[in-house]
Amino acid sequence: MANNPHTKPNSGGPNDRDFRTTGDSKSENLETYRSDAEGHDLRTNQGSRISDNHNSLKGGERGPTLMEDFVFREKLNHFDNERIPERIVHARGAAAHGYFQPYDNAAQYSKAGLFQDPAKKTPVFVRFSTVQGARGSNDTVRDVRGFATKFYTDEGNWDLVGNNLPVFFIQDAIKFPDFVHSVKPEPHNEIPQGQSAHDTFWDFVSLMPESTHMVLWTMSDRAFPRHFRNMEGFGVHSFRLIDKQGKARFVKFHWKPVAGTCSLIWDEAQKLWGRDPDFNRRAMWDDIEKGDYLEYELGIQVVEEEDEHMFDFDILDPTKIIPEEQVPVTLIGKMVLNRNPDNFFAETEQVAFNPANVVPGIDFSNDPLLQGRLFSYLDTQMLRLGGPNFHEIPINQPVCPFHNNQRDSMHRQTINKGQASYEPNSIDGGWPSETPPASEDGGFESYQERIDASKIRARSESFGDHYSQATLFWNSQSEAEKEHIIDAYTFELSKVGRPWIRERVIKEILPNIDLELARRVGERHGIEAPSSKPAPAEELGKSSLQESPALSLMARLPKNIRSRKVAILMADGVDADAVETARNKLEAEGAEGVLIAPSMAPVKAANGQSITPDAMLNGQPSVTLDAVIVPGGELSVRSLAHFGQGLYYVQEAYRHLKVIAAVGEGKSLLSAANVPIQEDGIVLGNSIDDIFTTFSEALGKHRVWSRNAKAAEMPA
Ligand code: HDE
Repeated sequence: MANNPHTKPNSGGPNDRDFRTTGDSKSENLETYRSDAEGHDLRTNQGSRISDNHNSLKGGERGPTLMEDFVFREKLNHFDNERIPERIVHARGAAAHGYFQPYDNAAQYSKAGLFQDPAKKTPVFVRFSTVQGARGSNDTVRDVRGFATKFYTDEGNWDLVGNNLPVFFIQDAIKFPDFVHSVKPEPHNEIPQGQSAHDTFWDFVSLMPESTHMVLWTMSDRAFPRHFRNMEGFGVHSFRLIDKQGKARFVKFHWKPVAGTCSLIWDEAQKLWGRDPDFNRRAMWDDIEKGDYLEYELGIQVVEEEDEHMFDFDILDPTKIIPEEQVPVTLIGKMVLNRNPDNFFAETEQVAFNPANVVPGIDFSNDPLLQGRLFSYLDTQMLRLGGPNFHEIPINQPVCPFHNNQRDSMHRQTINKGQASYEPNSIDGGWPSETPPASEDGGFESYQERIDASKIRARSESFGDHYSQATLFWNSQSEAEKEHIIDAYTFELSKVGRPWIRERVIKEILPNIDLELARRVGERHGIEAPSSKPAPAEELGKSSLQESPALSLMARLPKNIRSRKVAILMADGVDADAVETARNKLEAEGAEGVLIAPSMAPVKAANGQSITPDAMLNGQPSVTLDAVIVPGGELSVRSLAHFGQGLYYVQEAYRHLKVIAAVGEGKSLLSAANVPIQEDGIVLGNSIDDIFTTFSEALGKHRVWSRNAKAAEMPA
């Protein structure tokens, strides 16, 4: 029990202030609670050794089970109560441990301890999630991804509970239950799971123009990231950082993925629901196990207090971004996720994030959505985690000592010594005692913002522009991204049964973003969109920027092929040298070649060598990988071409804009599958050496965007 903060020899005394942690301190702290059964007897929870774990106690071999069987009762009783309520939103998630390390420019913005020393690593636990679906739903649904980070700092936990999209659907927290009720599976039949493509969602958002900007983001490919390592993260709200002099500045937090941004294709994402519902969580788990860690840089956009009103939007309005062209993102540190949890329930399920968990040097703004969140998280966690002691659950404990006069309630673990559970006291030496605010190691002090106002239930007029940033986002997308957005609205509305809801979206919402967008979606629904913007001028607003290149996913494409997974297709008769060279060259660039054959039986190569496949064609279909290489070997190619799944493999890869390389006879598999061979992104040659550089460059661009229009013709 040496590392339990409650049992530290000096805890509760002045030495606590000298407490310093390391980048591994959370792991050390969790070590106290880890349990390894190796070499141990099977016992009941009361410690009694169990002699028979296969048969319940009965009155005779064929007789009734006896009440007296405490071994049986304890086991069933515990099992019956294994589940806790899932999160009302963000129920499905996956998490990893890691550390954060600041750059040397961070300390000037905030006095928070974690930003002071570039050599200092602060442990973190990050949970990625989808919002709508249940805990057992699919990873690759069209949805917002949660990006919640718990920093275990020396001064307590700081939770940056963000999303992968920088804005939100509503402006005031009082609308959150309405919004969530509308997007969740419908109440009468609990359909659909993990999707926004249904009546109640589109009914609500089309009646709430403030949601337009965020809905547009969710109709973009950002709503199904290829990998958690390939998505940005955002704190969404304006927060405050307080420096050592006590000066406050507004900030927006960003996570910039070192691996660049890229997404799946909608058809691919949908197929993954069935092919690999755990696609994102599996990839993160496998990569971390392999030592291929996830990396992000923490960025801030800083707005001086005196500049609060210099924008053509309100920085307290969570439906607005601050365009990066107006306020650049300053990178202030790096986060590396490098360790998988030991136990999903104990860590990922029981972790409790809360935007109200801040440390000195970080503070809130008056964003009305953030203000509501400051109430909601603790409240919901009381229910989900069974009372007010969930901060004692190992994953939620700070790594620094924590003492106060809170006592008792369900599942209390701490054995508080002493008689005085009140402050001030003279019985227990006055401990624990307050810490005055200071520029370093001080107590938390709220930023003293001056407030002089009437109590009022109202929305500030400065929140009134609902469309101009949606137009900005639309204008900033590449042609391929725009086509995907048009497809997305068309698809989603096709699932909406009530015609008046579809009409409302097409006639009253979309034209305010862009008339062409409305016309194109309208055309595919047989609904004529208006020829001018229907919203009143104040709602339309006016963005001083026409375009923001940073808003396109393509602005931050991966720059290399690290972490990419490439299918190498093979059957009996394959060219073994080509297989090996392809695999080695991929590995040399940090990518992985996955050997895929019609079955799991070893393949007999043309040179007689036996090659063991990693997966089968239908076990690891093209949707689970980033590109395809077809090595030569006449017999191999002929048998793949003879096989429906072999043809389908390359057709589907083509459909999903993936780079396909064929070496030697490999070309004939493409021809047999009717995959055009004279095109960008189809790389042909006589050897792997011939094609590899071109292949790698093309894969580095993630998809073959020029194929976007043509790919739809492929029947896969
Ligand atoms: Fe949350 N949100 N939220 N949210 N949220 C929850 O807390 C809530 C919002 C976010 O991996 C809940 O413990 C309100 C914005 C993430 O455990 C709940 C409002 C952003 C997670 C809750 C919002 C988020 C949650 C459900 C509007 C991005 C998952 C379970 C005022 C900045 C954290 C829980 C995890 C979870 C309330 C809006 C991010 C119900 C009331 C905006 C990443 O308390």
